Amino acid sequence: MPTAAEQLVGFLAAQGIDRAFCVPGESYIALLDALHAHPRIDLVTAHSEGGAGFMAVADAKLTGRPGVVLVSRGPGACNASIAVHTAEQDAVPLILLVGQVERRDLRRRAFQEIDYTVMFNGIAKWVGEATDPDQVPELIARAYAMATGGVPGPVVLSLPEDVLAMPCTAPMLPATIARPAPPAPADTARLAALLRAAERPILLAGHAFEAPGGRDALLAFAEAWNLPVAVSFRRQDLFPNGHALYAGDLGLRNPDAQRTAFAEADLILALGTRLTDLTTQGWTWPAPGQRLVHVCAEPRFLGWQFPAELALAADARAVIAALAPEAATAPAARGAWNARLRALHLADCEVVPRTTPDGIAFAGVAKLVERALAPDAILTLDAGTFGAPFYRKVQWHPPQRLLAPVSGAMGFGVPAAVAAALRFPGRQVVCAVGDGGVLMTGAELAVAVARGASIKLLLSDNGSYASIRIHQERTHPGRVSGTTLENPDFLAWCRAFRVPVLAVDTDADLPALEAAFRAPGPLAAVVRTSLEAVLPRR
Ligand SMILES: Cc1ncc(C[n+]2csc(CCOP(=O)(O)OP(=O)(O)O)c2C)c(N)n1
Repeated sequence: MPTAAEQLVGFLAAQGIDRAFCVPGESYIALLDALHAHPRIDLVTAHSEGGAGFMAVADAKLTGRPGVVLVSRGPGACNASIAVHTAEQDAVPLILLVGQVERRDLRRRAFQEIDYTVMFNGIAKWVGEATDPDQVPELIARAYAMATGGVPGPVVLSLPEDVLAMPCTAPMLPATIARPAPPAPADTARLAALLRAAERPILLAGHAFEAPGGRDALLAFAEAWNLPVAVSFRRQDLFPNGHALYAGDLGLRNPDAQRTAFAEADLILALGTRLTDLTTQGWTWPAPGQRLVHVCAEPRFLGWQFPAELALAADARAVIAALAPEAATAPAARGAWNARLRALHLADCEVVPRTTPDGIAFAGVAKLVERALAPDAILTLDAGTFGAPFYRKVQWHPPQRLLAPVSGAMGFGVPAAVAAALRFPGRQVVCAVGDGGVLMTGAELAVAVARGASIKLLLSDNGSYASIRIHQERTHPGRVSGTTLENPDFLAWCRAFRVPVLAVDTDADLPALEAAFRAPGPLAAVVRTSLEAVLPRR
């Protein structure tokens, strides 16, 4: 008879889960053993639970299947919480399996015990705990359904050590995937009428198009209806940026001219997105009087700040499909409006070359990387000001992928690149990271090296937590507090991982950087980045 752990692993494999990420713990030895015996699941051992969790988030972004991460009780779960938060903010399906104390110790403040239903209540979609081995098939099936259904997100399953090792008599269950109902014909007709009547529409595309096939469906829909497309926060790779209909992203703060134009739209079609503070430019857009159609798979995200003329709790792709028969009547002429949005986006992409005495202006480096990116490259970004030009200045062309944490979590970049390089060994994988973020989870480079996975690391060394320093200079000019970094010798540090290194100290080193990016194989390019170039001018 299988153990509960074996049943759980069997369920995951039956859903096509072929990889899981972990930091081992004595609290889930039986689960590790079940994986040892399993031929179809590759277990990737990381060096911190945050790293393992970020790898699982990135893998889920690339595959469309839930990322699976295994961690130990207490300290392990605490470290993993950053990935749970990121999966929630990024709308990524994630299953966090936590080895728990034995049942006799539950709720007795035993060694390393945490009540995960309390701990993760605010950030996970669902938290479960098995108190009997026969519950495990049901709970893992529920975890899977919760992570993948509606707006995807993180779930947590607490598994007491003794429960995992016990025989399980309950049968493995098939997976249930909840599909939101397609829109009613009357709603489809109303939406088509709104689209036909709109003179200055804009389509705001969000997480729902991350699902397999979503990008193609979005492109076909925008073209069929002649709709300019903006993407929600940090989802630049959803739509070909070179396309005449691409109008840019909703970022930390868009240029004023672009905000003015967006505010003149007479119809905002927000498809498959949650309207967050960032996407709405600080709750200012849609502005009063602008017509809003909001489509999101879960009704709990509709009607928050913005009254919608039409609010549909539906799958955005199903809505698009339902509109297809109406496309023959789509208006063709919105030339001036579309061209205006396009021109504003292109103006925003321009980089004015700059020479700075304290190092290289990083925006130029991002443009250099853009030139050297393969047509199917995957670029992962950590949080930091070095990332800004990748969001605003670089043009993304699917199937290129930009894996960036919507949550803004530092430490995401390197583990995400490791997961990407393992998933797609044939694709160019680039990780851009700051000197702050790289020392948080950069040790995960060891995983890539151990498995022969190739990453191009672009390390921006400016001796500062510059994003925060920028805020500091704005509010407290000249009073530098807590934001300076004393860095190690990064070239030696990267060499210690057996990664070939390249020092990029001045503009004269940039041609060598471009050549190294075009060459196959791993690389760590350490760029002496100018701080002056990003600090507010005094
Ligand atoms: C885990 C985490 N801790 C703190 C922050 C706040 N934060 C955002 S950006 C940043 C500085 C990033 O510094 P660095 O990696 O050196 O990049 P830079 O901004 O200098 O380009 C900090 C501390 C965060 N977003 N995530």
